[in-house]
Amino acid sequence: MEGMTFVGHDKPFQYADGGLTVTRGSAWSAPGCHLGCGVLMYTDEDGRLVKVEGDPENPFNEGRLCVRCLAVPNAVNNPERIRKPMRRIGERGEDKWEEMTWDEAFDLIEEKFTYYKENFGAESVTFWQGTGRDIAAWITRLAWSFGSPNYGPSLNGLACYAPRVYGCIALSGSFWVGDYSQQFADRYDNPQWKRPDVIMVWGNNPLPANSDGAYGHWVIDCMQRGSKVVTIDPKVTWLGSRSELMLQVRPGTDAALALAMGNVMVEEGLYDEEFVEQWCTGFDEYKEVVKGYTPEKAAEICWVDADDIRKAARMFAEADGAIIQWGVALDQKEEAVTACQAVASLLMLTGNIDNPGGMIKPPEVLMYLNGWGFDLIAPEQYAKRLGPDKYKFYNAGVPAASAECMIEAMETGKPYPLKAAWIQTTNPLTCMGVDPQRTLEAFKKLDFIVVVDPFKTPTLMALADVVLPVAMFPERNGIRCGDGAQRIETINKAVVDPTLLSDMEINLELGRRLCPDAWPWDNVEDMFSAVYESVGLTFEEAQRKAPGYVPFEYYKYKTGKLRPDGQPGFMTPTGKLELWSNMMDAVGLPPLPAYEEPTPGPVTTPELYEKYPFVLTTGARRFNTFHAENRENPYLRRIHSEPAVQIHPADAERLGLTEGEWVWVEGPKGTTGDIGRCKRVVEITPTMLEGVVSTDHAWWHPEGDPERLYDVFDLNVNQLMPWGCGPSGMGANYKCLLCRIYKVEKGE
Ligand SMILES: Nc1nc2c(c(=O)[nH]1)N[C@H]1C(S)=C(S)[C@@H](COP(=O)(O)OP(=O)(O)OC[C@H]3O[C@@H](n4cnc5c(=O)[nH]c(N)nc54)[C@H](O)[C@@H]3O)O[C@H]1N2
Ligand SMILES: Nc1nc2c(c(=O)[nH]1)N[C@H]1C(S)=C(S)[C@@H](COP(=O)(O)OP(=O)(O)OC[C@H]3O[C@@H](n4cnc5c(=O)[nH]c(N)nc54)[C@H](O)[C@@H]3O)O[C@H]1N2
Ligand SMILES: [Mo]
Repeated sequence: MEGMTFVGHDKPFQYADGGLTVTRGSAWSAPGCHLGCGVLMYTDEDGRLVKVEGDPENPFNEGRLCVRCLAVPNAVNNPERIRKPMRRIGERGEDKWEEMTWDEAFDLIEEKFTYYKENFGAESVTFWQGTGRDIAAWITRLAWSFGSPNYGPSLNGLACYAPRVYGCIALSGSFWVGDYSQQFADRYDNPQWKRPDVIMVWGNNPLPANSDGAYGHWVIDCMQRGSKVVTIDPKVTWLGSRSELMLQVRPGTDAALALAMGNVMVEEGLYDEEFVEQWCTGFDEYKEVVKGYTPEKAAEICWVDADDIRKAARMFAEADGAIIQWGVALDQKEEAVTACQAVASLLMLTGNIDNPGGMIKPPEVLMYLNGWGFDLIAPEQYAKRLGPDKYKFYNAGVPAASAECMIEAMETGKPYPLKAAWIQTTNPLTCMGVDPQRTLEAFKKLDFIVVVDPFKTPTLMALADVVLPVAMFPERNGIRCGDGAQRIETINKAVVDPTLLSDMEINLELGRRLCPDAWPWDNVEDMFSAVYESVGLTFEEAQRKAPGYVPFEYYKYKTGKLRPDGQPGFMTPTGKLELWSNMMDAVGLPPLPAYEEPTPGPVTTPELYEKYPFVLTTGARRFNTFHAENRENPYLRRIHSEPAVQIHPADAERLGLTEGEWVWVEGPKGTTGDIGRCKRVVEITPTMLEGVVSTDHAWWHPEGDPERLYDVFDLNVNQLMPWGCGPSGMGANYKCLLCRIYKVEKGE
């Protein structure tokens, strides 16, 4: 491709250093991660991975690396890993297995999937994936080429990223990410780039999470260059304590806060009048909505100071280049899409779209999308997708099926029977799904379940009939394109283990058996080269030259480059940024952003609040774990060894709790009358907002009894969550619940 920049290297991608071989590459999964840092992987004379370090030549992370990647040699060499395909020989839930050869495993899966397709339709086979991991293109290709539209994450309400993405698309036809210069090979030195004046970190904790392609330390790099930070979080995070302003907000009330900031910008005339006039529609209607959200009103709702809301709004509006570094906290409430719309509106009001040091359009992921295979499924098969009948919003470009609808179909056999599941890169019973008992009972009704995972997990133990092990990132080749960084990057094999297959090799082999026309390649390297065709590279060339950067321009809306018709403007029906959203209106949802109180909650269910007097948020990311992963890694486990509940000292004192003791966290599952609970260790910290507690998610004990599912039903906080999702089909209450806390009795 013309204008591409490659980072020049003075060494080949594999070279000797001392007695070791170094392989340069990038990290991905397994084990899980959202990023893809440049890494140097060191192997010894036996081919064993002994050390991983950050690659100082890679502009993405500039040599820095998180603790999970530094500990990857233990993951790769961990004795607990599954290394051979297995078949269940006992009942589901029993730890009884028989090893198989790869051929036997593929024969069995091919035979079963073909049988279900012939007798119940391809839609009876469901495909499940986890977050971020690089299986996305190859699992959709497998599902869609096989003819099944029922592919997706087991996440209720697609409550990760999707609400932010679709909240943004509703207004602007695109999604936008913070501009940290990640799209340029020369990064902060690039003359086109400008450092953002303000970074508003909203429901995100960039340093431990490094979420969705945004490397957390970029925020610090910008702070060192003068950016000011505003943090909006119920907890004073590390970054919060170094922020210009820290708004300790009640979980689930972010939309009210965003509308109040909009109110200040409008009332004080701080919004970018010229930009709004020229590029936005719906401003008058938006103005009416925010009128009702004075800072005083929002202060009462959000438990923050009204003057701090004013200050935050002024700082953001007056900045030359401002980023909203938002996170999954905004997605994890039933009314997530409208909340994300409320936050995204602030970008529109201030013209922080497509501008240096503001928000940029993520890179063209088209190269990667080449692999997805959406054109491979027949329209009449795709029309059987579970979700759009109940939630029209799924027709607004959402490719996946709805987890709730798939699980409900397992339970009822309606609208048609489901027979099988392919679970690759996800652990629904421990982490992803709400109400894990219900999820377990539903999946148990399926005839045949395959799990592809490097480790035994509660999900695998409870459900798998066939288990396929999988190579980790240092043991395989792979590609990554796009991903918020506008770059071409390869995952390079450092460890050669011919007994292990990668996810892509597994899916290619199964694809070749089930639908050979859609999988015309002999090996995955050829498959990757086919994806790179549009930029004129082969996989081997990319491997040698990566990372490569594709050309980037700001202000594409002015030059017609955001629209296929070449007209200036945005990819919306009006061509403008729609503060009043036509897309929302078209799917029967309110076109303007709104605030809804969480249910249950202090305001909506006062009687429940009396009994469960804490607002509970869950799942704040820790440095040492990625969701349910890394618990078997001794180095990482030592950093944070058991699930904690974080509580303010005044609250702990009132309950007579002491640091380190075990407690039950118990709460209502919505308003159904059911309750759920899980065990936690008390962590007393003044960083928590009083009246709010925060707990880790995705806990299990890999050292526990497999037939008790590794204690997952003692430890999984998702047992406190209601079933279902928001009115759009997106958003679920993972982060705004109610609970009470009491001591675990002896013997419990
Ligand atoms: N309470 C609460 N629950 C939450 C959240 C929360 O904040 N609070 N967050 C939610 C969010 S945002 C998400 S995205 C989900 C994530 O949920 P999941 O994506 O299901 O996360 P994991 O539990 O880590 O499951 C991943 C599984 O895949 C395996 N694995 C990892 N990498 C690979 C790979 O490359 N190939 C294969 N074949 N297997 C691999 C791991 O060993 C692990 O067993 O959790 C959700 N659950
Ligand atoms: N180390 C590690 N990294 C990860 C993951 C992991 O499990 N471990 N998971 C990956 C995944 S799938 C995702 S989606 C991302 C998520 O990454 P983030 O978006 O950072 O998500 P969290 O850490 O869950 O929450 C971010 C912050 O929101 C705060 N918060 C909680 N409730 C609310 C609320 O209602 N409003 C506001 N404003 N703030 C709230 C929490 O206290 C926390 O500090 O991280 C990814 N990266
Ligand atoms: Mo996520």
